[in-house]
Amino acid sequence: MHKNIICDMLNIQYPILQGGMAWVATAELAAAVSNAGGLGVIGAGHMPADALQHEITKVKQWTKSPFGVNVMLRSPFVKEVIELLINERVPVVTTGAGNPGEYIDRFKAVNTKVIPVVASVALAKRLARLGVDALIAEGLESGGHVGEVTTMSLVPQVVDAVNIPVIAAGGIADARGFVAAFALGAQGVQIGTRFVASSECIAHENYKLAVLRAKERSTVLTGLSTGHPVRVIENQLSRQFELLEKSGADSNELDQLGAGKLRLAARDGDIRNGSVMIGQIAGMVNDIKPVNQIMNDIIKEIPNILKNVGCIQ
Ligand code: TUI
Repeated sequence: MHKNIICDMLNIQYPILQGGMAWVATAELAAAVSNAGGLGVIGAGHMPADALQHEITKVKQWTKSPFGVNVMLRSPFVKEVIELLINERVPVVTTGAGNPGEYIDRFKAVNTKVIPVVASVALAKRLARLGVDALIAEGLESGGHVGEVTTMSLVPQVVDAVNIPVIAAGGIADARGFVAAFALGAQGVQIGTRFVASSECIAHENYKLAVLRAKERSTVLTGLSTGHPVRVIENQLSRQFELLEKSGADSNELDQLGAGKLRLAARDGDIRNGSVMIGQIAGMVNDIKPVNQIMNDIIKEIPNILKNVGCIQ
């Protein structure tokens, strides 16, 4: 594959970023993706800085290639995490669940590439003006905290609204999704769910099995009433959420029910009472493979998809 603008900017071989999934995207997964030529990303989630420091040290040991850290902007530790990322000169920072505007200049000063996740054109435009390097336009097909617009609709509208490269996320797990994203004007993809079902991912076996078992309609959105919709596999917990929301509970009560539940599912393997944050594309993910095989399968299949498109000429 010829290098493209994202490969050049991030100094990677393939324009494939791994989603920064909290409790799931640890140093193990990030190093594997970076070693396979993509950009591995540690999901900082709600980690305090000392725990994140530990993950960064491991990634630096396990790969000589660039990597990233995803900062969850609603984390109570966001300030100390930002300080750590600056001190560690982390090559790439992606952000989620908010507006990273106030941190951009400090990252730029140490040459860290800043790539926020956006779920709307309005935020995309604002952040492009503030000088971010690229944007991840994430559709509502994704797992976890999502926006309200599908990947198919969001990506071309963000591409048209800004003059920086756009990376598509949400519903991408194979070469067809990759090519579709590029057809929409994206110059890279971010993949989460497919990498959960990898040998290197340290998520609990039950969590991975939940991905393999999932069908296209196995996930639901909880938290719509609070303005923070989260996509999870429907289970005991998601039904409890639904009942609590219908009873008119406020966002504090809902946050309380949600606290610690991702860890419970992803690490302890309680996929009934925990939060299994997975995208709609899980219905298509039916096997656990090593990361380099996931990457190679995508890359080698791209020319075949393009041939398909070519027959229309
Ligand atoms: O952030 C994610 N996925 C996540 S975060 C998470 S933990 C969580 N934290 C708080 C509430 C619920 C769950 C689990 N999964 N993906 C990136 C993403 N960012 N999706 C949507 C957004 C987003 C939403 C609003 C980005 C910016 C934004 O802007 C708000 C503003 O201030 O304009």
